[in-house]
Amino acid sequence: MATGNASHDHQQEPQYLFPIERLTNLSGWLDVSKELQAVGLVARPLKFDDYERGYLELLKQLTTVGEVPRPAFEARFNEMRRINQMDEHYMIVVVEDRKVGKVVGCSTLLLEYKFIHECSKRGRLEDVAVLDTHRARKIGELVVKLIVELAREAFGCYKITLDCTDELKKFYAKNNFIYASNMLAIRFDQER
Ligand code: 16G
Repeated sequence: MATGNASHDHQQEPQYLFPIERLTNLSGWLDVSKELQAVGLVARPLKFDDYERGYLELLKQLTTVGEVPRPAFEARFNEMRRINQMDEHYMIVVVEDRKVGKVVGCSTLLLEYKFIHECSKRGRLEDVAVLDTHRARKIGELVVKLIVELAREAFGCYKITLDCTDELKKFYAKNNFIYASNMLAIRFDQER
């Protein structure tokens, strides 16, 4: 299982949330990046200045984002990067359309460190969004493919899970996810 030297990599590319080599070393990287390139797009880790490239507007296509001024974004980004420098947890991958200078797709791999399965890790696929102007170009499929490969190859997770709405079950089934269990929740954000 590759663990890498996160703090060293971060010194090389301080603006990335996690080392880009985590992506470029994946066996499927060339294929995915070629497909994206063919439609003028590029995948990479989230950067500090993706605030200006519309990362939060993109997330608004998924759910409520609320008011997040730049200092709040910066503080959260730095917090995630600091945590990643100790032990990698937050792998936010974005797809950028360089012609328009916008992030048009995104997804997150969240790593949960376990004792079970011989101290393995569980991956969680989170916050998948594709800008409405850029749908039907396989962006969702390709970004999910990268996240699944990160979980399997780069981090040796024993499984990757997600939760989604009924409408999206078909999309994830097409991308090799099998309906496995119920998700239950207590919504603190809906308590009055
Ligand atoms: C979906 C997302 C999840 C996100 C949630 C937000 C995927 C695979 N799942 O379940 O990551 O956190 O929506 O919805 O992208 P909420 O605001 O109702 O929690």
